[in-house]
Amino acid sequence: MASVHDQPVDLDTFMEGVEKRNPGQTEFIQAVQEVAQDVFDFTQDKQEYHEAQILRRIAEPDRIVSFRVCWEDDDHNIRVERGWRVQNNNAIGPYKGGIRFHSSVNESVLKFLAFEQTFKNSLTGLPMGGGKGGSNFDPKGKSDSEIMRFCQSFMTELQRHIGPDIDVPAGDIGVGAREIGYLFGQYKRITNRWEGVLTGKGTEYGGSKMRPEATGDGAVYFLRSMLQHAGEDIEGKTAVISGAGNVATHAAEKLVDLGGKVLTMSDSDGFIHDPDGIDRDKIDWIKCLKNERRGRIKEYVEEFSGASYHEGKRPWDVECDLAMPCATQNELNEDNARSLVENGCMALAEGANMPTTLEGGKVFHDAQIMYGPGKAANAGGVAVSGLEMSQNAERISWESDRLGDMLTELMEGIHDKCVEYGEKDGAVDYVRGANIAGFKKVADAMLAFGVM
Ligand code: NDP
Ligand code: 2IT
Repeated sequence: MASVHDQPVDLDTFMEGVEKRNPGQTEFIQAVQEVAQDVFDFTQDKQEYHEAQILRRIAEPDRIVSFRVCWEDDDHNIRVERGWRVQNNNAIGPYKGGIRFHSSVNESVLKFLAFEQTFKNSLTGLPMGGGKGGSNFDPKGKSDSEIMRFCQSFMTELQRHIGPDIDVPAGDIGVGAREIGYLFGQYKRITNRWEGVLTGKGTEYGGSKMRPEATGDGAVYFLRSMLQHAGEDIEGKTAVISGAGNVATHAAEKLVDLGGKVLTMSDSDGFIHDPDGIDRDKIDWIKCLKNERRGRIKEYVEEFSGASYHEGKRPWDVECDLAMPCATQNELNEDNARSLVENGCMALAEGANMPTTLEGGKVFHDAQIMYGPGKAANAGGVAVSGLEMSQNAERISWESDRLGDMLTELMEGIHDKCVEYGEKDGAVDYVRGANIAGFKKVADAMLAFGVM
């Protein structure tokens, strides 16, 4: 009788299976494909990973919880949304990953994010598994009290499935300090427990200093490490950034502090281009616009002369040395990648998760530009979340300087792991390095546990 090991397990057969089991889940299939091509290559001569079906198991979430979230809007209409938590893999630590509130959220998006998170968290070297959650609830235009009621209803169900040693959510698109406050308050109220069940909390109630800055700062440190490895530096370089949220604004600040010139920022309606450079004061203005006034990026051109607004467009045609996509998945396609390469862009670090399509990634690969994938470049956020968990467990809080040093060291460590597994013939394939280094630790833990 043929055993399962006699069946051909090549990449195409593997991906056919993934597609068949996850019909229509394009983002999830894309994320698995991107990892699988490198992992298959790496494990070619490592039969133990194949026999134990490790990648097949990582690409099947441990569980997915899906639930109804019912809330009342300010006009007393009853609204019904869907919530999810995808617990992908907890081989190396409790499930860990953000919560996203955005109208585009569905099961495929959260499965791709939880899958990516598993490798990202492994790369940090900290004991964290991979998870992600969220809702198709659209926070845009909602009042504070509507946001509060939605968060309370969402947590009323989610609290059954999380805990400081089980699953520790945090923020992501549409979930910032305000939402984390409402979510944490409701968890505490229902369980009567104050514990480090969420990260990204306010510093008044157990949040870590440097967590808001960590993803953007970390992505710039990763970019700096790639440039330094090639004998270059950020000083004097121009950069295009997409997004105007948490990751984008902090990446912009750090780039400016290190001597770079930021030319663009964007939101889902369009981008602004400021040839004079978006300096610290202008970034402060954008932060206030987005976080307090809840305005749109196009208002920038009314405030700062010399800048232009490009409705419905993304910033990838603007000439630059460096690029940082910091908004959302698949925001940079093959044509955009070509345009960046043709305009002389030398390095790209992804602040967002999977912002580049598979075809776009291939353009960067073939052009041999430095390409830091999200799971490595944006790991600074979850890394400081891991440090927030440690501080909560010890009931202490560390100072910003210490955390800043730890973040710098963590990002340099991730860079070095990518080089270790991705360097070939003098060039570094950061995508391959991140995939293999992230996979190996999780895979070895899973081998230790046996079949489950
Ligand atoms: P925010 O909600 O703070 O900001 C998101 C930004 O991206 C906004 O400018 C938003 O514009 C824009 N955006 C969102 N959706 C779209 C879309 N469909 N098309 C175009 N623009 C869009 O989120 P974050 O800054 O926290 O997250 C940005 C990215 O970084 C995400 O991919 C997230 O997964 C990733 N990330 C975040 C981490 C964190 O610590 N926060 C950690 C690691 C990765 P608009 O206002 O119009 O919606
Ligand atoms: O994508 C991500 O890494 C995040 N949204 C942060 C996750 C976290 O747990 O801090």
